Amino acid sequence: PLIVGIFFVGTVYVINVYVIHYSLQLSPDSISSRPRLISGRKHESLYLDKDSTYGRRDSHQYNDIKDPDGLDIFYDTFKLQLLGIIKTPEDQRIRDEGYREHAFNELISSRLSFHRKLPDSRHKLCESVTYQSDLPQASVIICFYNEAWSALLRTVHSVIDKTPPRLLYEIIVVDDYSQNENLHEKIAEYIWNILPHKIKLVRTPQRLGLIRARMYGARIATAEVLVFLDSHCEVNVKWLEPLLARAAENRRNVAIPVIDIINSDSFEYEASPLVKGGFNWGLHFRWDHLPSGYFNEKEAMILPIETPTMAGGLFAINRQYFFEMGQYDSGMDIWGGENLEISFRIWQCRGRLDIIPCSRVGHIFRKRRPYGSPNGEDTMTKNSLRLAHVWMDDYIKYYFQLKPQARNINYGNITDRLELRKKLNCNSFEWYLKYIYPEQTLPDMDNKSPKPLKKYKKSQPARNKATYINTGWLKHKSSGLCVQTEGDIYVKKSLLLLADCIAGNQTQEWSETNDHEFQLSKLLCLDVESSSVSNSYARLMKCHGSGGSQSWIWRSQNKVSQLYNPASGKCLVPFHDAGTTYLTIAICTDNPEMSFKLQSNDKI
Ligand code: UD2
Ligand code: MN
Repeated sequence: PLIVGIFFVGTVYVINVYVIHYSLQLSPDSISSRPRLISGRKHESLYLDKDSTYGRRDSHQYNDIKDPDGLDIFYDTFKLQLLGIIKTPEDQRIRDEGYREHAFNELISSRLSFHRKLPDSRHKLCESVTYQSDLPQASVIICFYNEAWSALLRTVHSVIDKTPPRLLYEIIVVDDYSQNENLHEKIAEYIWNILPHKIKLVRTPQRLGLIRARMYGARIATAEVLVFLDSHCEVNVKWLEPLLARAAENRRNVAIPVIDIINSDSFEYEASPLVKGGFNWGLHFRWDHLPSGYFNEKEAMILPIETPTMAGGLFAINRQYFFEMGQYDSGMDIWGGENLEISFRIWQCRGRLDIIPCSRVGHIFRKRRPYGSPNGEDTMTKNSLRLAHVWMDDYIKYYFQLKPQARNINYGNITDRLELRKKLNCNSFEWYLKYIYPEQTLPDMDNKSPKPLKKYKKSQPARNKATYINTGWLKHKSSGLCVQTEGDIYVKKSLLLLADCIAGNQTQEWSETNDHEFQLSKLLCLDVESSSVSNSYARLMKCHGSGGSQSWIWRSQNKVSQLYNPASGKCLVPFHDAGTTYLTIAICTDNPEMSFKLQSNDKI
């Protein structure tokens, strides 16, 4: 125990020293020079006053900034937990305020190195892939609104650390008219004093929203390829090369990294499984798992994965192509919908979209969005209406069926987008569903069961009949209770709850399929819808076979065996509500409350 004690104290001490040393090194308060900010027409003068008496440091010297403070260490779970310890009321304040304003644990973020080492989340085979020596250069565009200082700068530093200088032409940081006190000035100062010349900061003249802010950044960029990132990311080893290589093969190739998960509570970095992007008829993005057998050949672990849609935040695209294709719809406000819009447009107008398994970028997935729109408007619905009217032809009816109230919402003028579609001579939405997203199902219009678009199947094999791997109770470990349905086993939408385990009871008999579904009495499927704002309760739904909210993968974290849903990146967990224990999903932790097992009950 003595040795453990010394080790513990030693580690706390070392981490403290790191944190203190680090904040002394880099805190803006220790920077005495205060370059003036000016705004000008030419982008070169937008970020800093060239006449400042404080000369810019020689950019070459900083091109290769790598771990200047010897902080390039790996933070395992234990070290991250230490960073989260609250010792003073001030710590508590930072944590609470951080959750309120950014919806993540800012206390840990602010104590965590900008240069932390990440686990290499790529498949082993990626290590041996080589890329041509004449890859194009990239302009990385990072837009932010009221972002936490630490998260934004860790994003920028990670790009500098992990990108060969010859490939990084510039980083354009677009401040979308943030309202945080002095944030812009502090960042300008930091960039001026600490970062290499190629990091540029611009500020929009008013709050534009992320869609127009990206267009604002793209207009300034000059490299051959544009790479967009959210302002709370950490890029992983060799993240950029595979994206650039893909974009260089053909200018119509749009390349997307695998988005790994930075846990918003613990800041742990976690590899995401290889899945692809889809959407539901409410026009929300979702993850779909790949057909079983997809990875039978090992090569598939490193080859581009054709994806019907992108999540939105992170992708690489040839700059000229981005402009020819009509960038984004500038009529879209603040947040939402632009990811499906650009996905449909790219495919329908003869581009292509792939997820590149060897490129990995971590992103802080939050449980809620910490900001609204200036007039409180629901921008997601407005933006969805715009994209549906421009790109979805008759299929818009399925959206209206799910969201009848959307019919009465004003979505502005879309003439220029319709003209763009005509000018680019794009394919119909039917074509897109038929060739690019054949596994999509049509919703039940007259209360009949969903119609799959199977007859259009292109390359993917038709869905195999379910193969059952295991059958038994789905038992919650810490309570010893079993998951059962509230209603009858054949009633769709019945909520699931925890109850005493009863042998031979059909309402508790779960079968796990090789498609990662959990079917109750081999009829309906365990399903949890998750939106970015809230989760609903787990319930029974008709098995649709396309993964998403019905895909559950066993995972173990510190001996806690969790049921992980890749579509939401969350795990199944009980939720107590007025005397009943329902189930929902939450960010995965090693809390024993998340532990389940499928237990055969035939001997009882
Ligand atoms: C996802 C995407 C996001 C965007 C969004 C749909 C990923 C990882 N993220 O949501 O990029 O496509 O879906 O619209 O795929 N921001 C501004 N101005 C604003 C609001 C936000 O610049 O008015 C910035 C914000 O600071 C952030 C980025 O835009 O860097 C994306 O916003 P988010 O992180 O809130 O979106 P997210 O990840 O929930
Ligand atoms: Mn984000």
